[in-house]
Amino acid sequence: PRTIRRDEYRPPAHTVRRATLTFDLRDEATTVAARLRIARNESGQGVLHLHAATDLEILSLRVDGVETAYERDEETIRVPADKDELLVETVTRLRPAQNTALEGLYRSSGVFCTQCEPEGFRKITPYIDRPDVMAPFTVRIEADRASCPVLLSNGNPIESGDLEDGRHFAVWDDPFPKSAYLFALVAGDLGWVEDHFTTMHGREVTLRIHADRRDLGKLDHAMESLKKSMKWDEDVYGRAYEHDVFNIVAVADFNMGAMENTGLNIFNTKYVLADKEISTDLDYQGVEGVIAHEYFHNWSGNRVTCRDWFQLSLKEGFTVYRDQCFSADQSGAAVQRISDVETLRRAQFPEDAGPTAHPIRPDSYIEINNFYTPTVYEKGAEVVRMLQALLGPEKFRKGTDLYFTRNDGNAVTCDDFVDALQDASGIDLTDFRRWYGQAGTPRLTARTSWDEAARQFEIELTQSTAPTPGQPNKEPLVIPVRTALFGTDGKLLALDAQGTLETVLTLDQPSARFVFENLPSRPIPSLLRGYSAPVRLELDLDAASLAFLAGHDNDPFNRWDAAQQLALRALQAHLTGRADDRALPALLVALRLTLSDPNVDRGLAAAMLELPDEATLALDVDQVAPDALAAAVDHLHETVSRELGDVLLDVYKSCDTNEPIAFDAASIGRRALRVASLQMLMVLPDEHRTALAETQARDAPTMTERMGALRALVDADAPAAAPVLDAFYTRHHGDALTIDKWFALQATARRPEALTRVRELLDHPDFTLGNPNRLRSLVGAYAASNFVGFHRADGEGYRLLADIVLDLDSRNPQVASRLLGPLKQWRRFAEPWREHMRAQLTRIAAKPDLSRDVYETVSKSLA
Ligand code: HT7
Ligand code: ZN
Repeated sequence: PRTIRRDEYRPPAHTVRRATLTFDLRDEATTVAARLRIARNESGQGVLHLHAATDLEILSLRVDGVETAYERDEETIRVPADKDELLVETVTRLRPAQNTALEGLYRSSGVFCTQCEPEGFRKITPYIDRPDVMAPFTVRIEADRASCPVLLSNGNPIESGDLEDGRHFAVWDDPFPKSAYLFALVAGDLGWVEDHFTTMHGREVTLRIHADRRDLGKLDHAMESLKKSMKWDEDVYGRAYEHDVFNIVAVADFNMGAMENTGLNIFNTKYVLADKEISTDLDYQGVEGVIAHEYFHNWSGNRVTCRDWFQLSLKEGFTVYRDQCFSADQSGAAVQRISDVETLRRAQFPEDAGPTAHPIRPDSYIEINNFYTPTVYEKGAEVVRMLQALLGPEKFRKGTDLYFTRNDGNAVTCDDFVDALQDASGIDLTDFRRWYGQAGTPRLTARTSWDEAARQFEIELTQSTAPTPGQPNKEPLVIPVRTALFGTDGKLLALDAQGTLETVLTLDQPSARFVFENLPSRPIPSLLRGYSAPVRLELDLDAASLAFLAGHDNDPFNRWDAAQQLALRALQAHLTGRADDRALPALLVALRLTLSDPNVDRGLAAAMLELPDEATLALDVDQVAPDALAAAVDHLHETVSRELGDVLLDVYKSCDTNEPIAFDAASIGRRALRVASLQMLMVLPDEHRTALAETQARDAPTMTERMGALRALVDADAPAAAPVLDAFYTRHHGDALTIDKWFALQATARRPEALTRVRELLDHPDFTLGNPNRLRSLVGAYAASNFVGFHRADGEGYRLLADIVLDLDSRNPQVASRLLGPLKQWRRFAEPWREHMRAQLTRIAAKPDLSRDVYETVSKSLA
């Protein structure tokens, strides 16, 4: 397969002035008639190149009314085109019911739906399928009225009516030019809820959320989230919605979370449906966050879109940053920031240190679907966050205003984004731009020294980034390090005569020294507050200073992170046999203090109890031996469970309030702490602790508490686990999203024998390879979230994953390639795990006709 390179970008030779499509939707085959008004650009020659997927069945192609012969290879057709303007008419035949890749037009539980980003439109009709070709669309949909009463596309409905044979039609018009990846169509038997939003400009927008009729009672939270998002984008970015309707449709079979098609967002049911009976707090937050993310794309993605797919982070990094800030405003900035950084560390750090490491603006790809990555999304969001920190809130807002107005209706680049921020703020961002082109997580080392006589405290910051594939030499980056200093009395020290308590040290060289004068005594530094840059910080603080920060830092992120650092030191001490290390006792002191102080945000206390797991520890280890890592984690958990048993029990009881169920930050925090303390108690289960867990798993009022307790029973292999799981299944049988939870709970049981259960569950009547959610809940969860169960010394976990990937590759390459993630890390493991992983990758690589998606992942992993 061919590698596509960023520096090969050329403007399109032709563009589409208007696209008029007619869909004749039928059960066996659908025909699509397209009329494309095409215009030649300056660079255009005598041939028009249209994208058309390899297996697209083209029934006819006419140019200016004349049937025309064309050449076809791989994904393009070449049509003779001598004129500056031409009308290209095509008819294609599709078989949506057989489309298992869930890209292009497919059927999900009988509903016709589309997924076009990034290159799915070419699976529907020949087109210039690149984001910098933007056209207004008119779409006519014809279908059977009984099975498809609802017919939707982008923009506004302009006509509808009956046809013969029980069929009907609707015509939708989207007058704003858009890239083909934002095209959408839905037709099916769906119910909906409706609401309205009046924009700050006085426009009344009709909001509809569609779903299977049985799920109509689960749409209220999504609707509230949508209205909040619309308001937030007006308040925080001054951005209003400009169409008259906004439709959302929930479908059960979906490759990712959701898709921001203009005016017609299509969602995975997982990110729309929520209900007190079946949804956890995390589910509620997931719905709110993804609804916001897709809505925010209306400006950061749709009205201002990407010139080419190398610029993906332009819309994704920025939109993730926007949704993170929105979520922080809804349910607490501290816990939100911790959870966002945890995601970055768990998902993006390994990618940045592995064989598929790439910059947030990649330089090349084989299959663009493989680049919807934590690097482009989450690290991309961190880069925008740093820009916000460097500019400050006012200049940043001026910059985004300029970006939106300057580029509205255009397809632009990451450089255009930075240009707008630079032009509006007057701050030179030349060096900062390196973040866009350089892969790898920088290591930031902080060395501190105290000059008692001069009363000077010095912090020396040094950065380095290890080589990544294709980038042997790294340049220094601009790293903003938010900093405060604590005095011996535990209070923040003034950093200057004006009494400044916090400052940003900007490191833009390989190394720099920062001196603080006139301090009363040696301070304890709190560095990288709020996690102000996506780096790995190595700090020369002793255990007592870290314990101080874990117990007292007024920056909640740094308080949490100090506890994480202590736990990681304790784990390392266990791995290397240093029994006298000070980290573990210091951690116990800090945790006891935090848990027993009711004034500490309960959500923060819960997060502090969630200690680093094997996957996090693995990042700090050269030759990963999973059994040794698991033993270290067991020891840490057992020590905490034993030494803090009394306070854990008190905290657990204090979180069991009989208040009505509420979803404010305090209630969510209390439930999180109730679950975290129970799980920590259940590390050393006794009769009493197990009884608490069993009662909670059966009778607690919320799914958060029931699931949390069930997780504890399953991990402890308690005799009650099986009957409670059975009861869970019986109670929720038929509810797909809840049965996904049932599969995931078992797939992630923290022990090597989980493999046997996963094998059994693959044969369960409710299991299917055809539904990505189900697949992720069993196979994805097993491979990505069960370190102990998956990394077996006999390599059988890896074999199971490879078997599934080989089976899935021809059906759904996108999902197959993503499932492979955990095997990419094989070089970081010790023998025999390393060889077992490599063997399975090699086995997959040997399959003839491998998809581009899986080919790219395995070949880069083995290179
Ligand atoms: N922009 C979307 C990215 C996407 C996608 C969504 C659903 C199915 C397949 C997909 N491929 C790429 C999602 C987002 O970031 O908002
Ligand atoms: Zn997105």
